[in-house]
Amino acid sequence: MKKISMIALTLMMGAASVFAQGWGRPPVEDPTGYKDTYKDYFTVGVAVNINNVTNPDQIALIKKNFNSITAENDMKVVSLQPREGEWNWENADKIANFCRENGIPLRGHTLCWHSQFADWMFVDDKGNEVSKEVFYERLRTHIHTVVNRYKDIVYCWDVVNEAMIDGDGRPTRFQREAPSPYRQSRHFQLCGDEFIAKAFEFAHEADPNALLFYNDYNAADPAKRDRIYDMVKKMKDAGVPIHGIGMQGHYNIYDNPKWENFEAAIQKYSELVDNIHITELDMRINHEAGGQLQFSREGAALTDEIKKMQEDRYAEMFEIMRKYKKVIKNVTFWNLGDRDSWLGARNYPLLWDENYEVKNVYYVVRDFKKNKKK
Ligand code: 9MR
Repeated sequence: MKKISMIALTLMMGAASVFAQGWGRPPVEDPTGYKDTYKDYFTVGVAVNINNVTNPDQIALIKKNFNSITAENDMKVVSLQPREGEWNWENADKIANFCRENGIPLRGHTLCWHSQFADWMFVDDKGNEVSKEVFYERLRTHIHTVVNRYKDIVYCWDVVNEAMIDGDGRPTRFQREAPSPYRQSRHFQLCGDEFIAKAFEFAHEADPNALLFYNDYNAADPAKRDRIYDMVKKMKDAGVPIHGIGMQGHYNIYDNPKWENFEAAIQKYSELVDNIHITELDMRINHEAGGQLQFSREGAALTDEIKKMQEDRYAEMFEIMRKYKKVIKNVTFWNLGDRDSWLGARNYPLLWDENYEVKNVYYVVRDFKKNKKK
């Protein structure tokens, strides 16, 4: 009798412990995401494509970690209005509806950019260049239509993107005069820098509550930083409604940017605006950097040493950003996993790998409080 009850007891204890471990169920995952560990600092966002907001596993990653979303390509001018009056809302609406359903605010990207733009805005039906007044009317219609459609969910817009030139801005052997600080885009050639002011004014008319950003890459580079600063200052002095500066942040694990330049840029921009967003963060493992579309997809071998360098660079960068939390209000990763990256998966620039498996660098960024105590 005694022997039987011992056996029964052992079986019951075994069953109880299996039950406690959640037998038959997947292990309980830690629900803490970036949005939680950074809640006292800034919102953390991600740029998405349509797959990211349709695939249940990726949706779970997004909901757990992010409290801001940017459409990577689907709200660009050419995506929304490739020909005059021909509106293509499908993908942008899906992303906006995903945000609405999940209560995640949307960063609008972008209303006026030299790339992925709508060249029809510059010409009439015979192919002749239109006056700047006609261009402004078309741009205004575009901006008003888009901003109005999404104003319930979009909290800020990258109104003008990448209007300043790269480089050190000095004269060369071939060009004695220092080059114009402005990119020689079609917009600039037709309108001068007035197009920048107009784009901001149109966006502000359409939604006076949205925060309006000028957004650029290499914005920590001292020469380009000064150009951006001068342009934004000129606009603000003239009463143009610019509320924020977006530093894109297509960086590398080596030396771009130098952290002292990154910090100096944050300090300088914060003389002008109360809002800095790091709008397009990725950290590639080769020596290139910036938002230019010419880049190599080769990457390098992902050794342990390289992984550690990337972890250190991300950790250093987030430490600086936390220090400037008064002005840095959002940090957005440019894509979810390496598979999605515009740089190709071989640059390994993000925090999930090409199969959406979490990398160690994810924890380095997320668990900064714990890591500090070690
Ligand atoms: O990530 C975007 C990529 O899928 C597009 O092909 C590319 C085309 O212009 O634009 C990429 O995103 C850019 C962003 O909109 C503005 N800053 C630079 C980004 C990388 O080129």
